[in-house]
Amino acid sequence: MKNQLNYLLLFISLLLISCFNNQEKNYENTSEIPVSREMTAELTSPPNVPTPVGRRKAKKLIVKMEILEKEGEMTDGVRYVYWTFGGTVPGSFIRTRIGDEVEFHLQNHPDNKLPHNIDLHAVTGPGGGAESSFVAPGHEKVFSFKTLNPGLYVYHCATAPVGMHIANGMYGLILVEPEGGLPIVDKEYYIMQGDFYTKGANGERGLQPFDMQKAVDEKADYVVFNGKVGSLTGDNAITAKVGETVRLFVGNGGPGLVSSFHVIGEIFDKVHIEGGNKINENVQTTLIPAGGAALVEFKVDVPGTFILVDHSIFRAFNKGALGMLKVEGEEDKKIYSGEIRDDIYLPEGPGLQEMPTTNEIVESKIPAKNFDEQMKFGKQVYMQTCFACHQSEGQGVPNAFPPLAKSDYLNADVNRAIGVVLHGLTGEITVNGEKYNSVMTRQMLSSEEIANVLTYVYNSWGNSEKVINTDMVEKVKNKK
Ligand code: HEC
Ligand SMILES: [Cu+2]
Repeated sequence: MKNQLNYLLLFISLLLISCFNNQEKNYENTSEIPVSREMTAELTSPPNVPTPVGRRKAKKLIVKMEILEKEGEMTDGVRYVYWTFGGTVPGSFIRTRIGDEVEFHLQNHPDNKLPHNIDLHAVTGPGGGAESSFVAPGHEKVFSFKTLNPGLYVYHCATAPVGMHIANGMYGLILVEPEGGLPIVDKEYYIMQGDFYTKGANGERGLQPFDMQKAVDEKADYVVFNGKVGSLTGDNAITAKVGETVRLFVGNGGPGLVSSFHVIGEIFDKVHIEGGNKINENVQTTLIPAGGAALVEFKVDVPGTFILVDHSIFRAFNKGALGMLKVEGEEDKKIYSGEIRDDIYLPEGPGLQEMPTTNEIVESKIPAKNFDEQMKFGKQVYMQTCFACHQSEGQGVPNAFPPLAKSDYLNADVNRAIGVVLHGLTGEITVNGEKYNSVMTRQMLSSEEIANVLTYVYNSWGNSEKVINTDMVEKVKNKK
């Protein structure tokens, strides 16, 4: 009896809790969601997004968007006149929730030269708003719409020639969150790809006008994230900490190209395909059509720099579609070890079938007859053995492999240099004022080969012109 009473109490309290949680009923027809009060929308420039809607009720949402035609930098030394929604490419991010009644104010700055309008893919209505928003410089147009479908939508200018207005940067994203908002994540960012067509070739300096023919042919000179080369690299990189969840609102303004969006070294835990309701899991690359978008979510587990690319890869490395996500925090060797070893790998070729063991290094059969031959054979050894690390002109690789060209370490002590090539080298050394603390593995070379390669090194790239012979190498070898 007492037990039954307890169950009854539990049932009633559960009922009450669920009533409080469901203050708003679920409308079958989203057009019937009532709006309470008025509120001015927070607009943000990329890569930032406004505060999540959370549990707020549907509202009359005032959006004030100013169109600005302004000159900016496409990449170092290359200028471009962008046409923008809100002063940036992509335009300001608009964050709404389902049922909001958006009162849209489109303002065309008096200094602008052209009329523009806006087509929002989130709008149910003629032209997505374009028909009601055609606005001349120095004017403001107001129209209103109700958000009926949750999702991530592109907006863009739709004034003729449409392609030209989009190509100049007139696009952005508007998010319609579902009832109760999207699940909370730690970091959210706004990224939009676009292709640009300039009179000059990629990298040609100066103010570059738009090239209509290249745009028609879809031969982009620049394919970039957020309007310019380098908008998300170096100091502009987006950031997160190990263990955080990241949500990227990714759009593609086009006008011409589709994007194969990929983050090098990450797997998307979730992708809201095409910005809609369907969620795909464990995705490597997601296709974002021109005039489309996707929500991409993943947890960052290890530190490092993760590169965002359009995996049509020449666009990334040659045309600008490359960004960076910098993740800080503790390493997790279980997930990723980092480099464990750098072993010397000798492919099996003729003459290399037998790997010489430590004690039986085969002496070369035909010794060098003179200095010129020593240089010739030495160069061969260098190009086969040392080149990979110390580079073709002995210049080395900063922070990894010390230079041999004009190396004070090399030139100071011949026997020490012989020892390095004979036995390898580890531990901190200073070469020309730079510290190195790495490993040079023992090189499997005969005494004569060592003599030749060091003679070549000493007589190249401004070094001290010493000549090394086999006896000198043997002496160092037998010292120990
Ligand atoms: C696998 C990469 C690698 C190869 C191959 C290699 N080295 Fe090195 N070398 C290094 C590293 C790394 C150091 C610095 C080691 C340290 O930090 O203690 C170094 C240091 C040296 C130094 C002393 C520092 C300086 O810059 O003067 C000399 C001399 C040298 N190497 C010569 C050679 C020669 C000659 C060959 C070819 C026979 C060769 N190395 C092949 C990686 C390599
Ligand atoms: Cu326009």
